[in-house]
Amino acid sequence: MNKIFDNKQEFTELYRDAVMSISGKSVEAASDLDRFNALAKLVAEKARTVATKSDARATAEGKKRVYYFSIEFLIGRLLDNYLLNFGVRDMVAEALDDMGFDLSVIENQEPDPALGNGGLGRLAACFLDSMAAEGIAGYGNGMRYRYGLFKQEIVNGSQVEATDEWLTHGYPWEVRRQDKAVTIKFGGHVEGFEENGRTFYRTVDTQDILAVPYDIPVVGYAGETVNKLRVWAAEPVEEHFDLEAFNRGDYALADAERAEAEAISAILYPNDAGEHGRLLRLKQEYLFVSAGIYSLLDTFEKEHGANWELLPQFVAIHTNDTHPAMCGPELMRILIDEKKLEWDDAWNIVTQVVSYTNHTILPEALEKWPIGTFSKLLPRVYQIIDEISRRWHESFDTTQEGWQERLRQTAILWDGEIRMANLSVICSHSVNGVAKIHSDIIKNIVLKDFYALTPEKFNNKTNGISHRRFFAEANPTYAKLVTEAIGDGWLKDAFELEKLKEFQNDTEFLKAVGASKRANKERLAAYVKAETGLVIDPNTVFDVQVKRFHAYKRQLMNIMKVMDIYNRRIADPNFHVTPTTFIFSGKAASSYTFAKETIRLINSVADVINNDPRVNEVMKVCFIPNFRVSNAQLIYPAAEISEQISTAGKEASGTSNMKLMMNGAITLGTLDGANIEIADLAGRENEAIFGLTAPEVEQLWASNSYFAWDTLNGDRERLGRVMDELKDNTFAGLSGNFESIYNELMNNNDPDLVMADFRSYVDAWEKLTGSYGDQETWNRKALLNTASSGWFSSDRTIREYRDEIWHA
Ligand code: 26Q
Repeated sequence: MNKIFDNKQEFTELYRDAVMSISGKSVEAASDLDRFNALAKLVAEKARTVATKSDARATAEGKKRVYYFSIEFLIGRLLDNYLLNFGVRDMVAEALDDMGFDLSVIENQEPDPALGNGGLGRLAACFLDSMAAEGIAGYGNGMRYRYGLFKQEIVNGSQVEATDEWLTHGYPWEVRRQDKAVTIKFGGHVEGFEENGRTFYRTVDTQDILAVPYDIPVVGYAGETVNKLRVWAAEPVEEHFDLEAFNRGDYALADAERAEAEAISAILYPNDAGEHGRLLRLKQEYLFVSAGIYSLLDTFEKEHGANWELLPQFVAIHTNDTHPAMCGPELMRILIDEKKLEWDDAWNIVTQVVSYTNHTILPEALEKWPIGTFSKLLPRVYQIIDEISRRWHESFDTTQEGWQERLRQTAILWDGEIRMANLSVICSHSVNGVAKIHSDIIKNIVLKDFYALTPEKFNNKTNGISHRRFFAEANPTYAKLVTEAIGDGWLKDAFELEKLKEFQNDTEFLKAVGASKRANKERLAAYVKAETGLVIDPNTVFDVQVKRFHAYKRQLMNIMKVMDIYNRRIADPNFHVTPTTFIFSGKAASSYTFAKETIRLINSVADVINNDPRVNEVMKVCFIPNFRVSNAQLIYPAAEISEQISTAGKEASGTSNMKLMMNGAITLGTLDGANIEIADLAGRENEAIFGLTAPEVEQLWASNSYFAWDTLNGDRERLGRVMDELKDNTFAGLSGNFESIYNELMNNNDPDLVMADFRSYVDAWEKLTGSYGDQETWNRKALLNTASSGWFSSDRTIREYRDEIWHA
């Protein structure tokens, strides 16, 4: 353990000085924000010192460096994470307590950088944590958005997007590295020139943008390895402040160039609905890819000279989905145009260095770019892609039967568009999915023609989560119990959680597990009260669905279940309902009407139920606004039911399922994504599995035998009633009815099979909550879930990437 402070006394002295130096005040007179900034300054300095050592060690040992390219990094707050990983969390908490301050109050001052939106971004952050913990020289490469993803507010039940100004008070962990800035070229045109009898290409008349890196330390468990996350901000290359315009009073024009450049890194996922937004996103993708590659080549050259053939030995570039798909072509471009390699040699290097993870099979989420837009913005990169594509076509054996169809499926350029997934597969030596079922679907359906050609490229890497952040940090009461029972080895090796199985018949231990859950429910109830004013009762079951809003995740089916239970209880006051709080949280993409209407429905149902004294004792609906890493860490530990109810075959993996399992929630879920592996590991008897399976869903569609209207008419009494209530004013009080949801289901034949799975879902919920009275059995299941969850530590996932993909 690399402790950064020797003891309490040393820390206290350093801390008092730090507060004085940043605020000019004594620690007692300073504000909470000052106290946070001072602590952050102190810890950040230590982290940077260790980072320098750790980097020097990587060089000395000739370590292979892994670069993880991702358009999102949802890192969450870092102070607690650093303290835990440096092994000083308890000591610092005590020292502060001695001074009269509460560490958690100080920690709450930290902004939660919304540099991501969901599973893919949080996975990237968990991977950074685990790479450092495993001693891998692994670096994140992404974008520094000035405004994170929007901040979600709920007004009259509807989501309203507000700007997330996470940088307002500064960000103490980052260091701006002006000296490492890279010029990125957009537009212009390509010209050839002769040199030593060979034709080379360069792009001229370009519009240049400066990419400036900011580095954030990533501290590994035990504090030995400190890596970094490098995020890029877009700025003008030179200040062209127009003094004349300024003096005329035209201030906006005076600084127009800066505004234009900075727009590139202003926000994550600019609205895709218009051409402007799409172009901006393309610029983002190229900017962080190009800058990242220049930067890693620079590091390589310093260590190994211009021996580019050694690149595969010392560098791995991993692309998180297709947003960084230009890594392949851009590295080709630099190797050929600037390092003067021949095509074949460059291609050989690129395809050994680059690897790709797919995170979705939804056709609408597969990235494509119009050739016209792309080639105008990036003419030389486009030429390279065109050449990769030409050679791909050429490689086809046209004497083989079915080659045309295979080429059609695997083509990069098709229908005037660039298909980024196909480009990624062709440029990579490894292609993986994120859960067993997802990898199988990729091999057998989505990318089956590629699989037929190069089966050896394809593999599975089931996702994982940082068990330190999402269990040790988020759930200190339970973590303490666990450590008392089995020691603290599990922090390093999550498989040790297995030892908890020995306690499954220990009545006292099970009671303690229940008590810690209870404490976490009280903590969440206090948060909900403070944020929304709603009072929720920790004596009720906490039934939790927290994730992005999407039709296939079926938050709609969940709230329809709530409506059904409500209807039946109103109709019959003797109908037994296990007292439950239905908790939802998550954001919807700003242009995604169906998802936003689902949020409005949940809040409208909440408004009715929470104010109806006939059901108040047994049910409440709670929507927690602005889901993000920091409040997620309060929600997971308090959950008793983990709702994982996607239409089978659609959720690539899911990761909240793992976080909730680890915190002792029972999965109420379909056999989709990693739920399947959860049920296998913990035992089906410790989860509540229901609904159509992926093969059944496929069969249902293939045979054209699903008719939503028949399902509706077959269950007029309950399902029909719920569907009617979308239109009959029952829940219209807050802001109107929900015709568009009704129409989406009834006019499109219920594309996510919400109605098909409705009854088996409600039945499964009733059966599960019906067993809540037997607390000992419930707590045993909770314990067995935690005990079986070690496999889902991202440490395990990262070791698999290291051994089977990166060979680092
Ligand atoms: C695509 C085209 C155009 C614009 C945006 C996009 C786009 C943006 C974000 C496509 C996909 C994403 C994000 C996907 C994502 O978060 N996927 C989730 O990844 C998790 C980690 O592997 C999985 O656990 C989830 O199952 C998967 O949904």
